[in-house]
Amino acid sequence: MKRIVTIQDISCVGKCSLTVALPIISAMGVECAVLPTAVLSTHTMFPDFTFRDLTDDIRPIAAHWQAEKIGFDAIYTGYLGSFEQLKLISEFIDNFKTPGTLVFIDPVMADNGKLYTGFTPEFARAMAGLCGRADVIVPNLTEAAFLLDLPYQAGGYDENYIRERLKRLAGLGARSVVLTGVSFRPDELGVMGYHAEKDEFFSYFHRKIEVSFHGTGDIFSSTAVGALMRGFSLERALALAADYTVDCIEGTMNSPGHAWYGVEFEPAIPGLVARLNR
Ligand code: PXL
Repeated sequence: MKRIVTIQDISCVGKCSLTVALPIISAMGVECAVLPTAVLSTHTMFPDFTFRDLTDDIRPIAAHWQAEKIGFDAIYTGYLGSFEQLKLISEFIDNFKTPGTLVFIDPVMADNGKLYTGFTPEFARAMAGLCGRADVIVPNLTEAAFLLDLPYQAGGYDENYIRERLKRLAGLGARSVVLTGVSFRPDELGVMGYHAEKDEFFSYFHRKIEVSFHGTGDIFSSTAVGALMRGFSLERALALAADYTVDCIEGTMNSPGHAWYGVEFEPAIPGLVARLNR
């Protein structure tokens, strides 16, 4: 069985980060080890939340794993809270990446043109440095703008604009770059990607749902990493992840008073597993 280590916070309520990654990756038949970076009472979209920083635990945990010769098939990072953590994760990659290890970085920090609470443009520039160490990065359009220190454009762009952004992102150093939340038509939303070594673009679009839920990026990334570990190509992994995310959003919308504190991804898990084995 493949083993992923995912490095992100645990938000106790408000499904995102580890409370999403663990169940989804496990359901996909892949072991999910965790390196929690912080414990929050809820995610940061709630008006108030507790935040216990676990930065000081990262090095001792990694040292223990090294002593035990524990290895990982993938290193998947999500929400990271400080410059110090970025430095420690880079060190973690130095220590744990082997030629067979996939480094998948979701530079979680912004959406809809705005940085999440607590993040700054300087942090985004430092995150760009970490992205340079990845095999795959999956920023949304807002995160891409902050990573590149370029203006954010919500819509009205064409394929050339996205291709240019992808090439610039690849310039940070990642081998494959995926932009999420791309839309060229009012009824379509999807991802567009770029394999830097092959100089090849690819894309996958699905119907657009006019609603945005918190935590969907984590559902998408967790599913994509899980599928990569199950042997899917990047293109197929992203398509599976996009379809599952849409299923989750639709399921949530159909649920009475749809849960504002998290997408109901659980009922859609059997469908995900069925698609995985199809
Ligand atoms: O879903 C991304 C995410 C993860 N973790 C925390 C967050 C967010 C988004 O706001 O606040 C703590």
